[in-house]
This record gives sequence, C-alpha cells and structure tokens, in this order.
Amino acid sequence: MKNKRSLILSHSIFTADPQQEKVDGYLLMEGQRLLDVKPGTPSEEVLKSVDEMLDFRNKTVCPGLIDPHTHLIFGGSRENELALKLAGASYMEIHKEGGIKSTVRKTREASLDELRHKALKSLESMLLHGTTTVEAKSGYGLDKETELRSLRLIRELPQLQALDLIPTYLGAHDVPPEFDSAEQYADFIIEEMLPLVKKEDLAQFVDIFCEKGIFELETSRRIAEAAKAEGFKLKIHADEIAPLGGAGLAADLHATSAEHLMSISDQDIHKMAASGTVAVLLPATSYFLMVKDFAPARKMLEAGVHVALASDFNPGSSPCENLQMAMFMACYEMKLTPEEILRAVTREAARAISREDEIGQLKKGFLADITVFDAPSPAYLLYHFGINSVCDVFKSGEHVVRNGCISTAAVASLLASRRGAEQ
Ligand code: IZC
Ligand code: ZN
Repeated sequence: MKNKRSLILSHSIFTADPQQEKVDGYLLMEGQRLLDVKPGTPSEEVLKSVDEMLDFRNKTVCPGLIDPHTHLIFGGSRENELALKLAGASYMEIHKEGGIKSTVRKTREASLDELRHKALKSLESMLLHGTTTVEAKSGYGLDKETELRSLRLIRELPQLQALDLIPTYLGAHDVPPEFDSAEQYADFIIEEMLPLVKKEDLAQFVDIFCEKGIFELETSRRIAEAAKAEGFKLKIHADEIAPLGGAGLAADLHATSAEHLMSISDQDIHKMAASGTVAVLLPATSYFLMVKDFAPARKMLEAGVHVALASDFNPGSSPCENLQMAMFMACYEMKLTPEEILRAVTREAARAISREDEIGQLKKGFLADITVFDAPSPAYLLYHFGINSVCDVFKSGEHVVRNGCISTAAVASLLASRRGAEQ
C-alpha cells in the first residue's frame, strides 16, 4: 500500500532548521518522513497529491519536543520531602537519609509490573504535553539486578507506547548501602556493570552524578574514562550544587552533554563551547528545589555553547512530566526568548541525545515527529503560561494526539510499524 501523504497548513511553522527557521506556509509528510516545508499556499497540483489536509493555520507547528534528561524508571514518590523543604532543608541535607536513597529502596522493592505501569503513565503524560522522544536513565537500582531490570524496561517501552526512548545507564547516581566508599562502588561499576550493560546493548549513554559528597571529580573521571573506553557516549550531571568542575571534565572527555550547570565557571563555559558539549539546562529543578540559582543560559549562548532544555523528570527534584514547565522557567527566570526556547527543546535537545540527523527539525528527510500548539505564535505560547498548549502530536507520521486526546488507533498503527521494522 502506498504511504499516506498529508499536508499541514500553518501561519506559524517553527522548523528549528537554521536555513529557514520560521515559515508561513505548509508542510508535507509521507509515511514516517517529512517531504517538504514551504512558504506560501500550496498549488492545486500539491493539493491533489495529498490524501489528507490538516488546517492548523492559527496554531504553531514545531518539531516534536525532545526531553533529553529524565529519570523515568523509579518506584514510589517523595512528597514527604515537601514539608522538610518548606522548613528550609536543602537537597543535600535531605539526601543524607532520604532523597535518592529512599527511591532506591522503593525501586528495589517494586515489581517489574509496577515499574512498567508507572513509566507508561508518565510517558502518556509526556506525550499529551508534546514530547515525542525522551532520554531515560536508570539509576535507582544501583545493584546489578535492579539496574539491568530498569534498562531492559526502557528497551521494552517503545513496544508499548508512542515515544522513542534513548537509554542511559546512571549507575553512578549514588553510592548504595552495600559499598563502603564511592571508590569501591566505582570499581564495581567499571569492572562488572559497564561490560554487562554493553554486552546486552542496554544503553547508549553513561551518566554520572558528579557532585561534592556523591561522586567527586576524580572518581567521576575514572568512571567516565572507563565508560568511554567501553564504547559509551557520555553525559555528566555537573556543577549542580557545588562548583566542582564537572562541566570542564565533560568538555575534556568530549561528552555529548553536561547537565544542570548552575555553578559552572566562566572558564568551563568556554571549554564547553570549544568541545561542542551540549549544556542541558533544567530550570524546573531550580524552581522545585526552591533555590534562586538558574544556570547562566544567556552567557552560554553568547559564548557559543549549544543550549538544550529538559524536564529532569524524577521523584525528588522535578516530579513533572511537562516539558512546557521547563520552557516557562527558561523564559521567566533565565530570560531566554521564545525562539531560543523552542530551539532548546528541538534541535539542540536532539544534539544532546546524538539524534540531530533525524529529529528536532522540520525538514526534508527528517522523521515526521511534530508537535502542534494551540497558540498563534511562539511568543503567545510562552506568554499564555501554566497551561498545556499542546493540541496535536504526530509521531513518525502517525497522528497520535488529536485535539488533546490520544488516538489509540494511531498509536496501534505506530506500534505495528515498529514491530514490522524489527522483523
Ligand atoms: O532522585 O533526587 N539530582 N539526581 C541528581 C536527582 C537530582 C534525582 C533525585
Ligand atoms: Zn538528573
């Protein structure tokens, strides 16, 4: 059967393609891919060639949003920390007894079915909020069995729902109680876990929580170098709280991205620009942690750093699947413009997960992953804040969200074509 050809009309197409970033015109897609994006009105000939025409003239059409930093797989929740935070406790104070440690306990106790159900619920929420691809980390098991179980679950999830997932092994998220020191646990990660994760091809990235009192700079370097030697790409949680120099380490090792970066030094900003390491900024986390520091996004952009935004979805410092929250925070707290923000959740976010050749832009040959906002312009989208502006979403050409509701038929068709592609 011939692939369906669809045409989308819009006065506000934000392509994220540097060659023609904003288009008042139309977009053509066929099957899974984009055929063309053009200004002006389509000719009779073009109109005759399509099977379907979608009128989004007063809406903003963007590449499907990409969330390049989430801790998707975890058991339980941590609303008990709210009272502590309101009483003034910091993230690191809570971390001593609870925090990640409490989520590790709950993740180890959870059944696979529970973890699957929870992740599916979150992915559904992400889709309804416009996200089409998500990076997903392990990191709440820390022992062999639970880490592998989490990563295998991440691999399974694209067979069950619409989003694509990019798997990251975050064994170095905290030191589990079975180990006496970060050094000892790092040996276990390097000698046992990295080869196992590689053998089963369970992760594209290895990530490290490089933070004072968690994994210090030298331990982080040891893990990162071993991961690189094993063939993984790198991501580093860097300079979130203390200015340890994790961003400089990420740049030295040509990591794909460094994340958080609220305490980054000027020198490391320049190092990141030179190495092309993407800065993945997580402003919803600063907001939720009730700290007043936001990463110096403007300084980074001026220095030539690639800046992406992510939700940091996790049970402790950002229990929020809605990437638009990070977009609002980037606007009102970091003073990024609507266009800088849209680039950061599309083209730059694709770069942060090494998928920039296929997603994150509306241009010929790219996957037809498209998010439509019920907003006539990018400025209106960021101005009308605090609501879900997403009305329609296409994933690999399938119209999976229609007028704010998931189309189970379109998702089923997407999953069938994924199964077909595997055979
Ligand atoms: O569970 O607290 N920062 N990891 C590093 C987190 C936040 C997630 C958590
Ligand atoms: Zn994180």
